[in-house]
Amino acid sequence: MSIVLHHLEYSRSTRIIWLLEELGTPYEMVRHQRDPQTFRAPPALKDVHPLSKAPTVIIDGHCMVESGAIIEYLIERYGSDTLAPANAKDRPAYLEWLHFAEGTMSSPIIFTALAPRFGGLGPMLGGFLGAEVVKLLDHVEAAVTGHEFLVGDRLSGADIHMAYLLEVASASKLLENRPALAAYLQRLRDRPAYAKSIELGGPMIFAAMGG
Ligand SMILES: N[C@@H](CCC(=O)N[C@@H](CS)C(=O)NCC(=O)O)C(=O)O
Repeated sequence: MSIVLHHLEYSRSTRIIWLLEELGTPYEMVRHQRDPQTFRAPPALKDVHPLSKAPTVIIDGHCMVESGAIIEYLIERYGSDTLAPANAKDRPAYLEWLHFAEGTMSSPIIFTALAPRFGGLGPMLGGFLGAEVVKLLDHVEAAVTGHEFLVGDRLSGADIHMAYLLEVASASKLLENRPALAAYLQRLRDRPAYAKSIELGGPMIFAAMGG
């Protein structure tokens, strides 16, 4: 299989570097820098896929976006039954967490993190999103309280997917007073493949941006 990962600095594509390092799969990485003013992806990424989003991967010549789908597909192709639990007890929870991260959690967390740069959310939206963020983080925190990982007490693609949002939340100081979530994030950071993904791809979060 040939894999080309288009990696954008400070972005979700670090998830895919981490996954590929966990899988021990050879891949090629094409690096993209954000526009310093707009923080958007450069035109070169639009040449690869019209959405101009990271991650974008080319797997055996087929172009694919959406990190959750990429995580599912790469694990499927590599046949890892540990990174994607297949048993009847863990499979539903695994799929639920994988889809929850980008489907439900991502927007409130990202908008909250970006808000200070754009003059704040205002009282109405701020109140709405603030309550939502508390509920979402409570939900993740409950899952990792007394558990090492989200599903089945071993690392899965769901943890790899979740880490980016928790890094954004952490940079935005949303994990203060959430010891179980902070400890879970630290367990993820402590994995050699995670450290390698930061070494190869750079920091996941642009500190001055907060997300
Ligand atoms: N739901 C998508 C989101 C992709 C996304 O928004 N990626 C950001 C980086 S974290 C991006 O490419 N931003 C650059 C831009 O929109 O110009 C996924 O999980 O892959």
